[in-house]
Amino acid sequence: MRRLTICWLPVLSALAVLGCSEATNVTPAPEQNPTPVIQIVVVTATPGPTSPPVIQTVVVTATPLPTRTPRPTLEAMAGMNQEMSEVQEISIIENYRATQFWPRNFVVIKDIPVRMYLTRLHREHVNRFTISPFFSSSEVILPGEVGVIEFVPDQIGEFKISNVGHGFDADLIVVETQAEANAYIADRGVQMYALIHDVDQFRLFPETIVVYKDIPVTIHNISLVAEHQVSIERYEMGEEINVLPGELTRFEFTPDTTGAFTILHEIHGFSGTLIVADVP
Ligand SMILES: [Cu+2]
Repeated sequence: MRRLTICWLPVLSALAVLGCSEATNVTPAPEQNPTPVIQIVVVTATPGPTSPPVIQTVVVTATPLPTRTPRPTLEAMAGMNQEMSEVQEISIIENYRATQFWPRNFVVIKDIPVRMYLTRLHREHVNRFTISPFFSSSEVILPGEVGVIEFVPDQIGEFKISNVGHGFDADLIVVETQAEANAYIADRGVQMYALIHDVDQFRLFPETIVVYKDIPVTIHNISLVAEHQVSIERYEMGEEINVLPGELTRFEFTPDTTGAFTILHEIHGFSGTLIVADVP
């Protein structure tokens, strides 16, 4: 139950000087797995934190979710409901000045639609994202917003999630079966996720995270606007303000009991669910 609050400001000022050509290859690290739940999502526009405003003209491209029928290869785990096999939901946070995404990589099952919630710490001159060959040129996504990227990963392999025009990225690993995904996660030894806290829409993105028992979990948290006091039943105390806009807070714990646990906003009253399952 360690909590690390990371203030990026010193890093920002240092790295801001480096400019946009700065590209650092990030060593793949622990990983994480699909968290499939169906939800309707609205993209909110809320003012983002600091950063030098740079003008950019962008064409907003509508990207409809492909209408392929998902193949139900995702095996039901304890505590999962049926609809969870229909969409794989994941959140990702971009830290441009640290040339890093959180999580740095994740694994999804082939042919099951993915819905990715993306937010970021900084505004700069490139505000669009691509996942070649599945997805490109999403709408502009600014700090303080949640962008929704939807696609069907119909090829097996390792792909890059990148900010258009920059050299850093996160890895999207597409595998054929849940068993392969489990092997990947076990191999990494850590399950890594991101949670985006949005008081305006009164919800978490995603609202449910499924993790495996006995494998360490790291959850990267960020708020879009408000300050939050977030707890996770059994694993993470919420005794102080711990999730802030413009900063990342990490929750680290090793789930030791299967079940459904409440991720509670002590101040604002909304909640999400952490499901701990046995490795199938
Ligand atoms: Cu809250």
